[in-house]
Amino acid sequence: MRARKKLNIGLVGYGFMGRTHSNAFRKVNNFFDVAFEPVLKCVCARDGAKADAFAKQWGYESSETDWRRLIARKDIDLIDIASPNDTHADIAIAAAKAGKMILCEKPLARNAYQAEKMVSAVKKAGVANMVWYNYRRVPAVTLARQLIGEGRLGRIFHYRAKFLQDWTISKDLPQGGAGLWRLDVKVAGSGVTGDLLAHCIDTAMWLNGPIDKVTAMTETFIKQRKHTLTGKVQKVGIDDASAFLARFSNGSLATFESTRYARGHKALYTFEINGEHASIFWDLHDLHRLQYFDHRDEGKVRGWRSLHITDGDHPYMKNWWVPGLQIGYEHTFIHQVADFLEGLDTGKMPRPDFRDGLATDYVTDAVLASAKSGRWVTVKKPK
Ligand code: SOE
Repeated sequence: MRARKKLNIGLVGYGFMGRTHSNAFRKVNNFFDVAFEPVLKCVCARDGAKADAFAKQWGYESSETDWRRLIARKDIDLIDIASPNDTHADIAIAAAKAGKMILCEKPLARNAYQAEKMVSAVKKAGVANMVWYNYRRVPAVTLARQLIGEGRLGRIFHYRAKFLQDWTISKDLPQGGAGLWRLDVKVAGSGVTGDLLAHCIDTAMWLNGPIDKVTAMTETFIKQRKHTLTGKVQKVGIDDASAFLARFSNGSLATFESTRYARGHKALYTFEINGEHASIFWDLHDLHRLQYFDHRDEGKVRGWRSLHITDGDHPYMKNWWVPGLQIGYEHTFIHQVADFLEGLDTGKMPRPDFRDGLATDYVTDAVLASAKSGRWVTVKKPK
């Protein structure tokens, strides 16, 4: 086991993502031999009682109610942003100025304008940074990237992805507030485009390179909702469903679809990539499997192979149980922390960093702009 230096974590936000990140910080050293030990120093949330309760449950040494105070603390090395989207930019920019390392939940910001400022801030400060696009670190997805990188698929023709949910179908569901900020456009920036398609886009660009152009349509099925905090009925500003066609720089064509109105689907994220020689398909509901078809196989036995990604030679898997036993969703966050800590030691920082987060925000901005104008939109690329 390597000697470990302590890395003091200051977490902002105590929701679903605060829990996935805290779990990762706590477990990483049990499974990965990395040169740093995350120390749960402080959790910060506006509601002091809730922050205290979270600190107790997860083992944080202290709590704060103002993120500015958290950033000012000398005993914090890394700011982890797990609060709603409208807080990301201000916290990240202040943290960078204070010389803190930053991990930020996805999407990087409410829009690319804010994300650009965040990229400039971390660049100027020279601080380590990463965005929590966790699905890259599902071992099966990482393996897909390796297989594509080895050239096994040949020239790529098609990419298709979807992310379907069904939790907002009721018109009685309010918008805004702690649990439902994803429905409030002022806080979230957009609906499924920034929340769900952003995952599909991040994975897609990681596997298949940059996206050049998009043409999109979006819909808001329920036009008015009560605000959770004020009780006032307000216009709904988010997209409930979003679909777009895309052209990648490598010449391949793509379709992307996301909705929160697909009754029966809770978190169905799938992607498929078709090349000249081979195809790959992955499904979050069966996340430890990768479907692989290789046309070069002998005809008699040619067919889709269902690879069970649980063996020691599969990405990350030698750190877990014994071959054949699978892992799940929470492990993707542990893998991200492990890679980040390894990067701090080697100096080779892992991705996706803030620049990658900005690249995705450029695509989601283009999708929303295209849905508004009804035209193809050229996607900006980070400098
Ligand atoms: C939305 O319901 C959500 O929690 C997203 O915000 C996450 O990023 C996604 O991984 C699961 O669904």
